[in-house]
Amino acid sequence: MRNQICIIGGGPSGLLLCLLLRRAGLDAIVLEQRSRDYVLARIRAGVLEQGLVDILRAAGVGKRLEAEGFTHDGTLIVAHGQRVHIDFKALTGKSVTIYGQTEVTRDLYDELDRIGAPVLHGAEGVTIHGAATDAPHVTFRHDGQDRRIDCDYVAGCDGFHGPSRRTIPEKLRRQFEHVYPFGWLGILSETPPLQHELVYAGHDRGFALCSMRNAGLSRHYLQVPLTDEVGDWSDAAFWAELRRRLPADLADQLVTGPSIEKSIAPLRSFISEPMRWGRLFLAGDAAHIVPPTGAKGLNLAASDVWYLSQALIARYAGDAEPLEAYSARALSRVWKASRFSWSMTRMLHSFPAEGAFLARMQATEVEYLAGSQAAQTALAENYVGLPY
Ligand code: RFL
Ligand code: PHB
Repeated sequence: MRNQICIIGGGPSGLLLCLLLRRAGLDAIVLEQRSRDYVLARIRAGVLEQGLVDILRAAGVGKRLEAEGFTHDGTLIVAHGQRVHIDFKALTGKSVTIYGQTEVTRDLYDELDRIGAPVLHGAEGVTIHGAATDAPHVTFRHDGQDRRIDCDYVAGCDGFHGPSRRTIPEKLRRQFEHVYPFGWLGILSETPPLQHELVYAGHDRGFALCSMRNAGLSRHYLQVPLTDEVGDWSDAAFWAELRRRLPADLADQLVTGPSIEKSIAPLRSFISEPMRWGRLFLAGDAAHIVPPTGAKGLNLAASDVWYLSQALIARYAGDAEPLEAYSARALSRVWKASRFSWSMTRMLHSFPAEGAFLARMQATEVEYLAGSQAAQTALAENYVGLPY
């Protein structure tokens, strides 16, 4: 088989890249190791920057998002005795949209089906060959048969655990990693959201976040030790702990109910440079991970995919420069979003091992934020998304 671009991974990065390339008349294929139901069962991001919303609209998958997504013009930070409302709209003129990653993925699958784009599920043992040559190819097993795709370019969109990044020889990769000493326990419940906007809470007992998917579906998170397991947390224990970490007036408004999903995610910051080796290009979680505190992971995947799609389209039109510049261009935005996610994580989580000095610095940072429009603007412009 031959395709111009072979995309490894059918998460949001791979599916969006495939759609953008197909819209430009390029022959892209997606290889995904899991089933579609498995991919759609993963509960992840919920906050979309305007940049991602614009790309989805441009790709022709903005209809349901426009009808069902919620515009948020701000967020509330309650931490260390302070309450700071960050008014995105007033400070930056921009907003964010609440629409689940699951829904974005579903819309992308539906549109790729409609236009007949090939997305092969259950692709096993995907291996990239000859990435540093002019004639790469990818081998895998599908429906019990050994298959081979010859292509011009390979896009590694296979997430943190996928094979693409590791195809780049170790001596050519520079990896930067910071592992945080806690995870996030998240639950999804069919209860109304705490407030119209998201509430980020910093408390001595640990961080908490009250988020949502829609008017009847809430997504809440608690900072938990890495040693905790989902089975350690009954729904009642989760709600009781969340209440403790919120100011009394907000805790009183919290509507509780049974969880319909519960999971723990460890937090890390990770960046692998460069995002290119020969004809292999990495995008999204395959190249970088941010802690979820700034809601940046999916949005960074989208900016990578935008740069890469435009670069590949230019390449087939005869201009190789954007593809040459891809890694540096993407990494510049990745580092800035990683800095923001790291600083939000530092400001709002509890780090008991680091002692009283850090705790006072965190409280001082929130106090400064509360009193400075410049600090609020800096937070807001990062939260709504730096320009591409
Ligand atoms: P994904 O979503 O991991 O998809 C990669 C796909 O590659 C497949 N794959 C393979 N396919 C073929 N062969 C192989 N050998 C393969 N190995 C893997 C996988 O099955 C999968 O389908 O990466 P992608 O597409 O780059 O998308 C990245 C985003 O999913 C991620 O950054 C966000 O979910 C992060 N994130 C958030 N991002 C935001 O922008 N806003 C948020 O509010 C937000 N909240 C979150 C989050 C991530 C979380 N978790 C669980 C990590 C909240 C949480 C709790
Ligand atoms: C979510 O709704 O899942 C969510 C929202 C904001 C974040 C992280 C996760 O910062």
